Amino acid sequence: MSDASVIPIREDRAKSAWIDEKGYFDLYERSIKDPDGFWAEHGKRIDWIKPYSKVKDISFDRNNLHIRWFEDGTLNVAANCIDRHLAKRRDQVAIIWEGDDPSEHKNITYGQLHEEVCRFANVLKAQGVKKGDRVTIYLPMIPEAAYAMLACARIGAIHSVVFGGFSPDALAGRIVDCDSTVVVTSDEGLRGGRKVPLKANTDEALKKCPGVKSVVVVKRTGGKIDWADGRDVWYHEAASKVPADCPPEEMKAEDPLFILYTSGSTGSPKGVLHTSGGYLVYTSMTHQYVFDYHEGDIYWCTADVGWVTGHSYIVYGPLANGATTLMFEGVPNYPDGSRFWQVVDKHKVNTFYTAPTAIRALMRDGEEPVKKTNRKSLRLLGSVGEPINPEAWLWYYRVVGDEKSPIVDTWWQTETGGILISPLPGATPLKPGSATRPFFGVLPVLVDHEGNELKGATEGNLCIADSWPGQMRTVYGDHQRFIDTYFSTFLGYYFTGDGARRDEDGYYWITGRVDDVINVSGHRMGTAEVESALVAHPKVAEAAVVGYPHDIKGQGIYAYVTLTAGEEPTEALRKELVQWVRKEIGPIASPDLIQWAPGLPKTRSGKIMRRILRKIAANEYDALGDTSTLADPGVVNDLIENRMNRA
Ligand code: 6R9
Repeated sequence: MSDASVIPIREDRAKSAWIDEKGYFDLYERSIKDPDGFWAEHGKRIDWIKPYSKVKDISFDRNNLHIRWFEDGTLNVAANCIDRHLAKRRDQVAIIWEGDDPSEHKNITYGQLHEEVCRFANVLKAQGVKKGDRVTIYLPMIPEAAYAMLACARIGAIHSVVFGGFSPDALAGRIVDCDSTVVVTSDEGLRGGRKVPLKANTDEALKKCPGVKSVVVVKRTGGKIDWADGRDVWYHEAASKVPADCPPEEMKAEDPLFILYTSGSTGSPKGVLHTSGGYLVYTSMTHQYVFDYHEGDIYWCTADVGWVTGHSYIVYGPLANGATTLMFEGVPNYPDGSRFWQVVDKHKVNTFYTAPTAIRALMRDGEEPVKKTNRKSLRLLGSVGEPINPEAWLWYYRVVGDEKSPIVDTWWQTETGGILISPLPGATPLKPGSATRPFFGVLPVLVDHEGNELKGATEGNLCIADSWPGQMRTVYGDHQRFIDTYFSTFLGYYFTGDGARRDEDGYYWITGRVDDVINVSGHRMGTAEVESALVAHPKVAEAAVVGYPHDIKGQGIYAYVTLTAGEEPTEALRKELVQWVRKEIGPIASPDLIQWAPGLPKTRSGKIMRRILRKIAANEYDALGDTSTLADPGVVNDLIENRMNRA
């Protein structure tokens, strides 16, 4: 690798890391040649109640699809994240909580975590929650979010965490889909000094959820809320009445651990289901190797627990490894643009893991807010959620990391449970913008549109040829949708929905989604979801939504809207539609640009030609390609003339 843009492995890193470059190649080869032997050995990194004798039972054949790992073993995930550390780490900090307001922080030791989780588990039991029941968690970034998740794991209930930024409607849909009987929320959340009305949103959502019997309310701000007697329970009151110990439930490896809803290219969000044994093996192992986690490290992932990154790399992976994990309630620019680095200095953070959108937003404010902090504790930087452009990568590396900390650009998905492609700090020379090489046991392949595997340096659709223990097992309540979405486009492979390029060194460069999913600030949005929200408005006849390049967010949301006959396109209506989508889905789905479209480009069979809409939204209207199949070529000229993005 002689390319000038390659950043070589630092020698001190290769020496101190779990694995160096030769070690990586050896272990990777072993993991691919003998997956059973490899995972039989590494499955032992967690504690099993009954050890497994079977390791891997997999078929990616869509007519006989099954994915089972460590099938006959039993364990408890919460006991692995807490109890097994108590002998050695009772007084070690498990969670550092940093509040939205810089004057607030809290350290929670493993001993305290044990008590908190047990009490939470007993409160859930007192609400009638049993093994296999679904519990929806709609909380801000407070320690109780982790307690509630681990409490579910402790008693064998399945949690479904819903991001606090989602609207009442979005929350209701997720509660109903998995039929939760209990919702855990808080009076309000606090972000950037602003209050988020979580309890009020829950009250609104529950009008559509007759199955919910109780709402456990954690007091965060003490703000005024409505109260439904007989349904609502204050967490602190219930917790004072239950014992501080709760025995962990013995679970099978393939018993469900959680459901997490994610957007796809069609229909409503899917309930991605993860199970217990394989997920914990995989998240703890990737956390150790990718973040080169060592005893005593202070580790900070800035994600929200409402996303998979928060599940795997704030809660389960780090805690399974007995790490100290930092949980941050606030936002990067409050009280000012130095906040991330002030928190790094305050808690002596060694590993910092965030999203490119945050880096790009901070980059816009220049170096000064970073440079006025010292960041001496930092040893490793991470990126996740979307492709990181080389410019942002280099800024992160140079300005934040002072060219001392490697950057791990980790590619993975809600569906994959854990990181699949990423550098390892002591083993991988870095290339800005590349997620580099696969993790152990991961077999990426690039295929053309017909599903033929492409070899060597090339570009194609990114698939994975064999299973890894952290893989999702099904779409909750709809196994056929699981098969159709991931195993039916390219037969015999798991299809990721992403495109990628592989260079001559075998490095992967993720190019982004190849389906109708857009990635806005690292959050996945299905264009179909935004469209159906728009057409639900009485003045909208038709809508087509595409992504377009956005400096900070990565992609912005561009909506083409056709109004019902007789409606006037006004600025007021444009604002109203943006508000409408915020209310229907949540602020993350707000359209950035809305173009009035008297007509949409369609084929003669009535299919919207999104390719054309994407080009116009990207301001690349002079390269529309073949438009000869359009039913009415005239509509395109109107769309070009009135395009909203002239950047
Ligand atoms: C973990 C997470 C998954 C989608 C994925 C891809 C994009 C995530 C990336 C990345 C390029 C990276 N993505 N990490 N693209 N480089 N390092 O983000 O899960 O919310 O399900 O999103 O995000 O497009 O398919 P999720």
